[in-house]
Amino acid sequence: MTTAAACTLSKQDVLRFHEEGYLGPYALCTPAEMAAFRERIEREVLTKDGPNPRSREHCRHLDCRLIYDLVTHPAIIERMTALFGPDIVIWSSNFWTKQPGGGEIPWHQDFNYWPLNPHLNLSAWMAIDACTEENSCVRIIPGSHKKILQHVKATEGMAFSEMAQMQGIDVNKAVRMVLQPGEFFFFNERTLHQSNKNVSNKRRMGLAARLTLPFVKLNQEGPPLFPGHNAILVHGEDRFGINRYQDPPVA
Ligand SMILES: O=C(O)CCC(=O)C(=O)O
Repeated sequence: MTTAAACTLSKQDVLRFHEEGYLGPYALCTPAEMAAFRERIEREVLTKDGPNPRSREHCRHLDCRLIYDLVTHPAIIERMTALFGPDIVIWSSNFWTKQPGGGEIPWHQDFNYWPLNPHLNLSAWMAIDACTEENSCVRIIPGSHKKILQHVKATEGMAFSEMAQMQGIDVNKAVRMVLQPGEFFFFNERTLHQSNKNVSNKRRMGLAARLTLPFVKLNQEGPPLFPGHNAILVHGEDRFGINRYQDPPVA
């Protein structure tokens, strides 16, 4: 895998992340490189069971070196160190595959669903397929991370069971994350995001890396994690020892 050169963030970028709750897009690899990874993902990864018995699309960085290398690529981790310092843990990853006709994912803040204490996460969402408005690119609302919203039962037909209560939120401010294969963006655990129904005849596949810090306690046994789940220290040191770890998968 190619190594991205000089993946740092300026002080302005860091301040913008605090103000807007997202950054990017950035390039992790070229569309041609991602096309080769996509072919391997379809052939070597998603055809086999992974560590989570409930989903082949979850936490494949634990058993596939290709996925580990994508979700811990220097283009992601070097920028994350500029935001959160040197000690970084990957605790989850997820493919987000929406076939043509695939349903809307409602507006939500990820912290609502997650086993993190305290809630602190950086997501890097990368495009495996090209993500356009028609095939339902992710949309985010800048600055929405400053408010914690109540989540309620989702409307019938949504891909999630819970959605954020959106009173007082201006959805006209939403930014569309239109991405070339190999591009990604960052957002935090409170940034409101959503994607519409896929109205195209093209699949939309993304891969989200979920990264946190070693002082965050994970509930590793229950959903959305699973018995035998492990975190992996990807950069720096763990000075706390409160979570269960494994080594990266072998190449
Ligand atoms: O892929 C999507 O449409 C939604 C992604 C999402 O909710 C997430 O990455 O947290």
